[in-house]
Amino acid sequence: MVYSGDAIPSSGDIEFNRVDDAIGLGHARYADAVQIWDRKSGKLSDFTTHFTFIIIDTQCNTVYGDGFAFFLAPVGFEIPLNSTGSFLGLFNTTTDDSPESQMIVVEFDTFVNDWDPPFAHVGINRNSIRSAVYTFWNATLHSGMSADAWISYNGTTQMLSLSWRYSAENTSREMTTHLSYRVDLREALPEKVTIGFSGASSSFGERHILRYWEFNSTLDLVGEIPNLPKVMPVPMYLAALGAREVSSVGASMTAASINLPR
Ligand SMILES: [Ca+2]
Repeated sequence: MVYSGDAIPSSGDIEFNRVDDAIGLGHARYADAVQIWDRKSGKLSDFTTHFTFIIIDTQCNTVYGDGFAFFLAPVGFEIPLNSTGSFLGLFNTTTDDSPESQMIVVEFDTFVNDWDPPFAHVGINRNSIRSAVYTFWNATLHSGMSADAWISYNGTTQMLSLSWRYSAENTSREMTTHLSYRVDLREALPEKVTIGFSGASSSFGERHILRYWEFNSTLDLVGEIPNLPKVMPVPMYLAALGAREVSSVGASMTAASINLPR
C-alpha cells in the first residue's frame, strides 16, 4: 500500500484523516498497477473488490463532510492540487468534468454541494465529482458503524455493480443499498490503472477508516507476459526474477488479488 496526504496505517486499519485536523485528506492505494483491459485482444477484465470501512461524524455534529471514495485512476495518479473537501481528493476545478481525467469513482458523499442531489448519497462517478448514478444514503443513521461494500465489474455485460451492508442491524430503514452503472471500461480507463481510496474531511470534520480490502481480477494474461523467452522453462524464468516479481507474475496468470493484512 502507498499512503499520501494524511492517510496512515494504524493498528491494522488505515486512517485517512485526523479528526483534530480541520481539513483532512488522505489517499491509500495499491502500490502496483492493475490491468483492467488488454488493447491487443480487446479483452476486458472481470473484477470484484470487497472492503470494510467506517465513516464517523465527530463530536455529534449535525453537519459533517465530505466523504469517502474508491477510485480507479490512471497510473501515477496523486492527490490533485486544490482537491480538498468536497472534491474528495479526486478532482479540482481543472480536472473535474474533463474526459482526460479517466477516472471511475464510487463515492459515499456526506455533504450536499451545488452539484449533488439534495441528500447524502452513494454514487458512481465518471470523470466528475457529479455522480452519473446515485441513490439516497443515510450517513447519520449509520454514524460510527462498520460497513461492507462490494463492487464488481462484469466485462461481458459491462456492468459495474455496487452493494453495501452494515454489520449492525439497522438497515431496515434504508430502501436501497445497491447501485449499478453500465460502462465500457475500455473507453473510460487506461489499460492499467491505480486503485485505491480517498477520505476527505471538511472543516465540519469527519473520520474515515478502512478495515479490510481485497481485490480480485480475472483478466487472463497467459501469453501476454512480455519478453518471456520461449526456450526457457517458465519456472526458471520465474526463479530468475526477484521474489516480488515471482508472486506478481505467477498471480497474473490466473488472477491478481490484493489482500489488506487484517
Ligand atoms: Ca458532496
